[in-house]
Amino acid sequence: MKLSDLKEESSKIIDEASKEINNVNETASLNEFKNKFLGKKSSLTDFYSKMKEVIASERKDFGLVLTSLRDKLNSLYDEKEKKLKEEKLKKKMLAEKVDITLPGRDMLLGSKHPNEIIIDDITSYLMSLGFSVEEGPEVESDLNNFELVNIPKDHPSRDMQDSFSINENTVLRSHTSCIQARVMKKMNGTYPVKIICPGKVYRRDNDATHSHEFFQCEGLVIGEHVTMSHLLETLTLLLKHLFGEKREVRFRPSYFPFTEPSIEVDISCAECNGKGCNLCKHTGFIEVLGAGMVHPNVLRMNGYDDKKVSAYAFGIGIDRVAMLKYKIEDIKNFYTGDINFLKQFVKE
Ligand code: FA5
Repeated sequence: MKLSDLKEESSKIIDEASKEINNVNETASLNEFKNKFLGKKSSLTDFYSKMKEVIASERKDFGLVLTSLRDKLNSLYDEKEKKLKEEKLKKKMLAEKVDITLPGRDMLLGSKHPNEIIIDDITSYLMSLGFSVEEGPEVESDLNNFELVNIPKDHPSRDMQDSFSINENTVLRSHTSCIQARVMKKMNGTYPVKIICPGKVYRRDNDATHSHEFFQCEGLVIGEHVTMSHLLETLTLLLKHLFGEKREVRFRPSYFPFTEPSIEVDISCAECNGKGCNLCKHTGFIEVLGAGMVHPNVLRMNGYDDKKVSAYAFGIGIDRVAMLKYKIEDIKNFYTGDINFLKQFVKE
């Protein structure tokens, strides 16, 4: 092929490509343009293959013309590609334009869980009576949960609280009474002690008023001359604060391995005013907590001289209080994460 022919062909191709690129307005036709002018079957590729037939004196200029043709075609392609990309972006931005005149979305406000409301109430009330708050882990040693509160291995009273075992020596705590052992160890035989410990506990229970996870609040008071009447007075004050002055508080003898004597505490049923109904199983009263004078074994095992000091303890069921206060029939409502149920307590 002659150099003059290439020059002529080249300028025709540039004219044609310049016209065609104007009609390209999408990626598909840009690809067609590329195939036609720069692809394997294009004239450009064909000219390159003819280089070897060009006479030696024209070969250098032939190469230069070809390079300039290729550069021109590439720049037509690149410019168009850039333009198409810019247009696409612009379109996308316009479509996504934020309408700042639209009203904002409401923020969803969470609400306190009923158990949390009760815990806050009990905590702040008992703090006003001089108690301070302690904490303990939910995964607890068998030693603290059972042995140091006077429930040795193989003792039948372990059956009162069917617990979840992590391994031979570790359980999910089955009551907050294990905090008694922790606090006594920390205090190392010193007193007075006046603490509460609210927290979650676990047992293999499952019915409308018993859940496998629930909350308790432990109370422990150690000192000289601490008596049952101190315990009864504190509990009466607390329960009247929680349920109102009109509710009657009843103490019944009971049994816990870690207290002697032990009591269970009921309040008169708000539904029937003590007359008897389905809610209180026709007894007129509903049990809310267990309590008693700390057993001398517990004091001794945990480093206290039971001849010198005495102590009382109680363990109140938080869920039970919440169910009675808010008239909730099934404890499962507390643990199924139902927002419609929980938002009823938003105003508290
Ligand atoms: C105890 O757990 C004793 N540790 C309480 C105690 C502490 C007694 C200190 C003496 C001195 P009891 O198993 O009765 O006791 O549980 C106490 C309260 O927890 C019950 O009155 C009840 O309100 C609540 N409770 C017990 N089991 C469940 C359960 N599965 N679901 C919801 N609440 C429960």
